[in-house]
Amino acid sequence: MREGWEPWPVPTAARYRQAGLWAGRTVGDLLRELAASHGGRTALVDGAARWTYADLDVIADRVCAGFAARGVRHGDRVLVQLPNRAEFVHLWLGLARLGAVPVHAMPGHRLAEIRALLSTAEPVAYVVAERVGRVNLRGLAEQACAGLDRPPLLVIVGAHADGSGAEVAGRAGSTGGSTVEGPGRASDVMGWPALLDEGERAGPPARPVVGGRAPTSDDLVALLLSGGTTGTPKLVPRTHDDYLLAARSAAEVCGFGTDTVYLVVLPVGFNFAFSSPGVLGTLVAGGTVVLARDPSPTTTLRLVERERATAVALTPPLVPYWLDEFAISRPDLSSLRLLQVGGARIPDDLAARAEATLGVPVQQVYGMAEGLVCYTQPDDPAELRHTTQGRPMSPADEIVVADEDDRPVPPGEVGELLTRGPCTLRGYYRAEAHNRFAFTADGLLRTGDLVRQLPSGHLQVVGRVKDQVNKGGEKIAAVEVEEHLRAYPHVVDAALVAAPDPKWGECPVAFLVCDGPPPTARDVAAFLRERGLAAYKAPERVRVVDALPLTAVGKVDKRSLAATASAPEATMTALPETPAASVARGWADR
Ligand code: J2J
Repeated sequence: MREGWEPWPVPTAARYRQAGLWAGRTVGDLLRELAASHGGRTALVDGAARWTYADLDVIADRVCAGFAARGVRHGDRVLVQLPNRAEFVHLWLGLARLGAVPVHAMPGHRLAEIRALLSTAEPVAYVVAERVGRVNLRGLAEQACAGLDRPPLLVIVGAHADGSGAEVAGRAGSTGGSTVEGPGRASDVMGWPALLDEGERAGPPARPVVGGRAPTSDDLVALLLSGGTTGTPKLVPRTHDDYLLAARSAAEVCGFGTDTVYLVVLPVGFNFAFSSPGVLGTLVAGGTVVLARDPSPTTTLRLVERERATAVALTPPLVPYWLDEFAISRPDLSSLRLLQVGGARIPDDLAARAEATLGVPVQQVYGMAEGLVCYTQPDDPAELRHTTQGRPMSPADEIVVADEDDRPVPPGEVGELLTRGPCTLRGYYRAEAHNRFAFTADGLLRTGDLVRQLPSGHLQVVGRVKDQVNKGGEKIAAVEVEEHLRAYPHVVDAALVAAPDPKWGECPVAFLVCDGPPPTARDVAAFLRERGLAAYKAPERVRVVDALPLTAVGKVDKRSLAATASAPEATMTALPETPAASVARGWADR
C-alpha cells in the first residue's frame, strides 16, 4: 500500500514492465523528448493562441518551478476545476514534472462535490477558473475552502481570453497574492500569471524538488473522478506508467500520428477527452490538440473546418445536434477521419445514421476512469461498428463476464464485466472499506456494467448492476442524490432511478415518500442547487408514492420503480401491488 492507494502486486508489475507495456518513463521525460523531436510543431491551440512542443516544455518547467516556489511538493494533490482552455494542459504537464497530482474536478461541480473532493484529497492548492459562463467559480472555491484547517492555495485563472487574470493580479498587487478571510484559516489567493512569473524568476528547475524527490514512472500522475455509485465521490489513482500506456495504446488503436488534429469538445478533465486517446494520446503521437471552449455544434463544426481536425470525441446526446447543424451549415468535414462516441451507449441506428450523414467512421468507445477502454475499429464490419462498444485496447486487459458468484457465464450470455489489467486500478484512493467489495479477491474490478461478449471479442453494454443514472455520459450516483432528497421537508424516504429519455438516453426520476405536502420537480431542483449539488443531478420528474417497494431481501426494489418511472403522472397514485410493495407498506406502517 502506498500513501492512500494500492499499487499492482509486485510480480504483476514486473510482468507489465518486462512486456514493455509500462515503459518506465514519466510524463515530464516524455515532454522533453517530444520537445527535442518535434520542438517546432504545433502541440496546442486555444482560440487564436498556439503553443509548440518546445513552448509546452518551457511552460511545464515554469509551472513546476512556480508551484515548487510555493512549497508544493512531490505527492501533493492539486484540485483542478477549469473549462477547456490551455491552462489545463499547461498545469497538468507542469504538475506531472513536479510529481504533484492533479485531481480532475469538472466545471459543472458545485459546493457539495468540491467539498467532498477537498475532504478526500486534501489538496495543497486549488486551481480554478474565475468564472465559467455566468457561474462565479472563484466565489464557489472561496466558499468551499472557508473554514478548512489547512485551506489550499487558490490559484485563479482569469476570465480573459489570454488567461491574463488581470483583475486578480490587479487587486492583489505586485506579487499577485492576497488572502481570503474565512471563519477558519485564510486561503492564500494568487493569479495564474503570477504563478508563472514566480516560476520564471525561479528559473528552470535543475531538480524540480523542494525537499522531496523527482517523480518516477510508478508515481501517481492524476486522480480521476470515478462515475461512482456512492455518496462520496471516489477517486481513481493513475500512475505515469499506466496512464501513458492507456494514451499510447489508444493512439495506436486509433491511428494517431504527427498529422493528427484532435478537437476537444467534451470537458478536458473527462478521462475520455483526456486519454482515449484525447489530449494525452495526441501529444504522445506528436499531433495537435485543439480546444473548443464552447461545445455547441455551431462552434465545434466551424473549428473542425478551420483547424482541419482529424478526430473528435462526443457523447451520444451531442450526435443529433451535430447532424442537425451539419444539415444546415454544410461545413467542410473532409479532414475528419474519426468520430468517437462514448460515455453512454449510442443507439445503433444513430451510429449508422451519423456515419451515413457525415461520411466519417463512427468509433464506439466504452471506457471508464478506472482504466479499461474498449474501441471499435473503422475496418470492423458495419454490424459490429453500429451495435457493439468494441474490444479492449490492450491484449493484456483481462476480462470476465461473470454471474452473481463471480463465475464466468457461458459465451454470449449477459453478465457483469469484471476486469484487471495494466491500466486498471487495484483500489480507489483512500477508500479501503469501498475497495473490499469493489474488487474480487483476485483483484478484478467489478465494473457494475452488464455486458455480452460476441465471438469476435466485441462487447455489448446491455445494462448495469450499479446504482447509477447515466444521463448522456454524465454519471449520477443514486445514493448521493437520495441523501439530499431525504433532507427535504416532509420527505421521509427517497429513491432515484433511471428512466428512458429520448434526448439523454436516461434521465433521473425521484420516487418520494412524504408525510406532508410533496415537492414538485422544480422545488427539488432548487433545493438541490441550494445544497450545492451539480445541476445535472436534479431529477427530471418526481413521483410521490405511499412506500418504496422492497425486494425479497428487503432492499429498495429499483427495478420495479424503474418500470414505472416513465408512466404518465396520473397513473402513479399507487405502485403496482407486488409482494415486495405490500411488505414495504407493512414496514412503513409499523
Ligand atoms: C455504454 N456505457 C458506457 C459506452 C462508458 C472513454 C469513454 C468513456 C469513459 C467514461 C471513459 C460507454 N456504452 N460506450 O472514461 O476513457 C458507462 C459505463 C462505464 C461508465 C464509466 C473513457 N462508455 N459507459 O464514460 O468513468 O457504465 O468514463 O462503466 O465517466 O460509463 O464512466 P466514466
